[in-house]
Amino acid sequence: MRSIFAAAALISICLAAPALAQETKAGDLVISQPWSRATPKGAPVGGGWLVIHNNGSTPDTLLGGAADFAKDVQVHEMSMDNGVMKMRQLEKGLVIPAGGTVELKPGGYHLMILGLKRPLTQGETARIDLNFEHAGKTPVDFKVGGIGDKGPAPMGAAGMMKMDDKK
Ligand SMILES: [Cu+2]
Repeated sequence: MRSIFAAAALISICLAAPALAQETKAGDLVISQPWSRATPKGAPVGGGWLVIHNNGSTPDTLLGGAADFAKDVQVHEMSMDNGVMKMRQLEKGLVIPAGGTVELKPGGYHLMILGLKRPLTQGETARIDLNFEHAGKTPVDFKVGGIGDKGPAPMGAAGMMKMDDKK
């Protein structure tokens, strides 16, 4: 009897696993929904996005990162300047406030993967060692979606557009 329950519990855990966003904990930080996009062959740069929540009572700062498939990983910000989309590196890093959540997403904050040594391929998991001022080096596995991927569903526009897509 007992083993049947145990088996059932195990199966439900296995089934639930893909639905749960993968979380990485680093000290007081919880990192979720890390994702990236496939890159065309020869493309020099890629992007990375994620959600960072700080459970702690002091701020932390995302300074950048490193990956064995790229020369550098920087934290960037995108903004509109006179109707032109521009981006710049946050040289002092991105602050994650105490008790706060910061979302890196297309059109806003992002990880800029520079000097790609190989293309990122849809379906793979790309490991980036994030570097936080306090939490330190934090390896995070980024799920690589398609070239035009808009991010993990359900996160607004991308999911809605797919649902509205009548063929
Ligand atoms: Cu950038």
